[in-house]
Amino acid sequence: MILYREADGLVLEQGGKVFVVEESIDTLLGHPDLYSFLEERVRVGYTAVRLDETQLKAPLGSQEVWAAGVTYFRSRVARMEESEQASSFYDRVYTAERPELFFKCMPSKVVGPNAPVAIRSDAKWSVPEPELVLVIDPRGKIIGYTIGNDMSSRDIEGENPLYLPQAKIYDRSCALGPGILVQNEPLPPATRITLDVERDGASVFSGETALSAMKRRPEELVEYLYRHQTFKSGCFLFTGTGIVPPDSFTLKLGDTIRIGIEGIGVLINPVG
Ligand code: DO4
Ligand code: MG
Repeated sequence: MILYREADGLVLEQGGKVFVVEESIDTLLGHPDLYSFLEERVRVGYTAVRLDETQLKAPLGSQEVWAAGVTYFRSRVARMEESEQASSFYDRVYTAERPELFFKCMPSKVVGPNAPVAIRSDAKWSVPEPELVLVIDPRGKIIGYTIGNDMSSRDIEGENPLYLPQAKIYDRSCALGPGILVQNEPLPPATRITLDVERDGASVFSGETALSAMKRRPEELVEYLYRHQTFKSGCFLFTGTGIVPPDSFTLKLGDTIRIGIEGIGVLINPVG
């Protein structure tokens, strides 16, 4: 089942039907068994409606957004190439027991489907990072999955690792959606992640990876994130990128970014 957020509230798609959900994302994430709760509500209470895919909002409430980095070999290589003097940091964190986890943003910096993501005005080398995003409840249980774009300024990040927050956090630097796949089971390792960037009607980059290429387990990332931290309404955790365009590539205004993850959908955002 997939939860979507529209301008006036949540809807749930299940078995080809769409239902109005009366609760908020914050309330739902507090539920001890969200999947069973939603199944029961569909059976006895919710009203069927039509999904308006043009009006979707980012499917989050008041949750903080966090991110893991260097969880795929491709990301390790890209990071080592972009940062001459700090390349060993990335090599070490790829194999270290403790993963790289960083704060990405508060909900105010997140855009939803079809809304423009931004390139920093003082960056010269910007890329989308297509990532599986874990939706986690306050107890640290993964209750679902969505798609994320961890927009990044590679020149700023590469100049000095201490600039990471500036490379990663700025207005409209994060996209989430189109909806949350609510399920208790993990996604199959063969699940494909794809990235396509279109410019002036033609493809300028296409790439793909699979979840099996991720070096860390989702539960391992969550366990580290929830060490000595409380998330009253749960949180969203990006799991890292396994697709990095070649070094000659930078995003431009007017590009369209499409990120697909099997079983969840496609997140589309223009750059604007
Ligand atoms: O340390 C840099 C961030 C890496 C990242 O965001 C990723 O691997 O997805
Ligand atoms: Mg990333």
